[in-house]
Amino acid sequence: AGLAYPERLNCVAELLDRHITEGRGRRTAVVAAGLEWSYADLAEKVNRIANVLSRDLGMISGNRVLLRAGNTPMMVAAYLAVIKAGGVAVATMPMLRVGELVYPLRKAKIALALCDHRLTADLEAAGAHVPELARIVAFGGAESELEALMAQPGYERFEAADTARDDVCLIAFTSGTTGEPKGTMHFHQDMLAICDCYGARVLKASADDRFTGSPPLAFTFGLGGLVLFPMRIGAAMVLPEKAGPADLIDAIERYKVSVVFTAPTAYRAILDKLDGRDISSLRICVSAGEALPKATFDAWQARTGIPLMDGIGATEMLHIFIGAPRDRIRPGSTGIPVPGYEAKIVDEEGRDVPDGTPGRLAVRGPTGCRYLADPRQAKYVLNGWNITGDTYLRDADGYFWYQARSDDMIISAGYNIAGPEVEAALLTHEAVAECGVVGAPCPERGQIVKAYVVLREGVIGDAALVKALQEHVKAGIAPYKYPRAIAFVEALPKTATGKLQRFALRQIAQGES
Ligand code: 3UK
Repeated sequence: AGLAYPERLNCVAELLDRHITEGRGRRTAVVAAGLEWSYADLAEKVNRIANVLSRDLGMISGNRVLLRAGNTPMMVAAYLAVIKAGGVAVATMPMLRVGELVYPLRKAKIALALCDHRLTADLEAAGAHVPELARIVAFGGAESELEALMAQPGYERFEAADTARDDVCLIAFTSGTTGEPKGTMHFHQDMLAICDCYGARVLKASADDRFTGSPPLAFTFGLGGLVLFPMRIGAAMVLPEKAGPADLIDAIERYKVSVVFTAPTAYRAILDKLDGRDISSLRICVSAGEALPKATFDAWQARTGIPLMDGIGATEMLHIFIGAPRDRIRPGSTGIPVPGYEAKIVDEEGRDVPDGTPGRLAVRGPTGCRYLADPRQAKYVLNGWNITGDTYLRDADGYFWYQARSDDMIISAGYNIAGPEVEAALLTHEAVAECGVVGAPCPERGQIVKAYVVLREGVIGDAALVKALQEHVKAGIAPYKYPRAIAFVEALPKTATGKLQRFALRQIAQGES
């Protein structure tokens, strides 16, 4: 996409300081409950924290700093400050508990952490197992240590560290659906590249847009959608304290939000709660993290008039690499490669397969996978192509259609069945709120298709409904794909980033057979 960044580059100078020097300091940058920061306000917070990091906490260029907080304005400032001072931000999801914090602390060899004052207990407990962690500094409270240090005179200015465009500035951990999480390293130039590819060429938001969404800022989906994309164009981010469907509707209504980033599940949940609410300020809605079923696209468009923009991204790729601009969407398809990226479908040996044939998705572009000291690198990147672990097919028009995670394909009596396709068919039935479809062991067929279904409020799951759902699937897709077993459950297992944990469902199915 013709990206050429100068060899010396600090992405925060581009994303933030540029707005001040070019006269946009008074524009709104951050909105949260009872708070509004202009770009100048944000820049000053960032400078003060950067001074604390380098003058009081001994951080030098290249040091890694762990961040632990929800989606708060101070989390945004801390992130930017670490990077501006030449450090490497290692953000963690606020919901992680002691046991889950030890791994990233050790793996990234963390000596210094900045932590929301309400979340220090688990980090301190985890730190007891990690002798290298020398210092935890709390922020966000009236009496917090970081704010006290920030108030020192002369701290309002800070010159961005002289970093290279390919210096690492972020280590993002994958949510680890299987095995230990992997740390993915990203460069200063990557923060800009996702804005200049996906942001500029697909999303096409403007400086007057207001962004919000539910993904945690420690998840690159949230970092890009809620912080980097708006900042690149001088727009505002709205950060709701909680990010359930009701909180998102509140934020959209109250702050006239126009751009939303969230997952398909959340769009379905929002639809159930829209009665009497005014979300007419919305104009751009991005869905990522999981496949967007056509039924959800149709329901959202019917209700709001807005075509949901599906896009596949990955922590390894930093952000979305396949997704169509608003005027080129094909409902049910993830879309076309984002300008700057190439994508293709290959077989097990890495050879191209013909259009229309399912195979492994391979992608390359300005961002890509660099695992932190992890032998799994060699499995993810083959001959320069990132193998995301998804099974896709490309049609003759170059559109990409999601099938399943490659290791989630169900093989039943010799048929390959993609669980998400069965889920999409089930979701078109009015009784179904959420569902997950996996293979359950079966002596005759190897596996059978088993569906775990969360019903809508007030619906009773009985044998008649099982039969009705099975018939519904058979009427919608090839009959051999229907779920031979259906279990009604209260909730589905989800990762910290809100993704369905199919491997956990598989384990349940294993135990039940
Ligand atoms: C799946 C999708 C179908 C797919 C992410 C946007 O999800 C993100 O990153 P993760 O590392 O997971 C990556 C995997 O999630 N996936 C994501 N989006 C879609 N499957 N359709 C989609 N639209 O299996 C992929 O390999 O948690 C998403 C931006 C940044 C991200 N990190």
